[in-house]
Amino acid sequence: MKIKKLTALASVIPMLAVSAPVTANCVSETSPEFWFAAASESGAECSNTIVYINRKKLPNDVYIDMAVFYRDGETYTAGDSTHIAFLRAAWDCESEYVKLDEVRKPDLTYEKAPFDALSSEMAAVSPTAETNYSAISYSLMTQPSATFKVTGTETISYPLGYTGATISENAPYGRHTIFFCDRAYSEAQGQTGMCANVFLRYGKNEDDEFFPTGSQLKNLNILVSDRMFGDVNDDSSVDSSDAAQILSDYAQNAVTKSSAFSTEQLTAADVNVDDSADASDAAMLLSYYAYSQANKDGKSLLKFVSYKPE
Ligand SMILES: [Ca+2]
Ligand SMILES: [Ca+2]
Repeated sequence: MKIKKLTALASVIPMLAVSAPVTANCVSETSPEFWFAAASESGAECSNTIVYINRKKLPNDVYIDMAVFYRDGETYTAGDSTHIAFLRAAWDCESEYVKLDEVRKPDLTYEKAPFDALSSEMAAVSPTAETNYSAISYSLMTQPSATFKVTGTETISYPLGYTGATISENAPYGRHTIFFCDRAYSEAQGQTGMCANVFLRYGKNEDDEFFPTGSQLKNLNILVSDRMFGDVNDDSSVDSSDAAQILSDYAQNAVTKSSAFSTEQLTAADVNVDDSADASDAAMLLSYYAYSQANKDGKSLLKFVSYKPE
């Protein structure tokens, strides 16, 4: 689980106002990235890396809409001959309380779609009940003259595909993560490359081949608690007293080696989603509190700490 935890941590670091060490994974300028965007009509708070379910408000099954995005590491300009031969995003969820939907294709006739000549070459793989695994692939292997053209930053505003997930009303408090399948991780587990993301790029750099890993894959953390995100003491406000409670528990934790927090409390307190509540979470809470006092723009803690493509 180490890589997955690192990924969860790394996904929020770029948004930190406080200074923090950057990811342990080396990310080159040309590495592609994948992420989800989530939305929910049922009232769960959603971002690109976190879905937060407060059971006080949402006691039943929760459905989330998801879109899968990628950003190419290269900058393309009009007339560029660069094209992508094969691109696949794959993801899964090990939680039995999260049921993935089938994958749906985006509208490629949309005039601003950043992908060309794809409609007959796409393949979508639906999840099965056994594996809860999904993938969407784009392949031009049989049609080398075609271009899978990506046009700069437009790829961050147009999805590779759509899907969704249902989070059961029986889902226990805590984290239920939808992971992008990571070849490095799966190989470390002795598995084949079946669930890897594969990315081949031809043109500028002949035969470039990428297997995104670590922080290049921004997982979607579904968090279930009985209180608001960041509201550790459950008084319906996120402020310095919550940060103080985290620090108090952490100090005690250092002595007794055990946290006094319940799972639902920890889920609210672990704002950087690395499975522990410590000084870095308190720092983020205080940073958010300072921001919210200065800006009064209603931005939530969840939006403040979540990954956002720029
Ligand atoms: Ca509070
Ligand atoms: Ca944490």
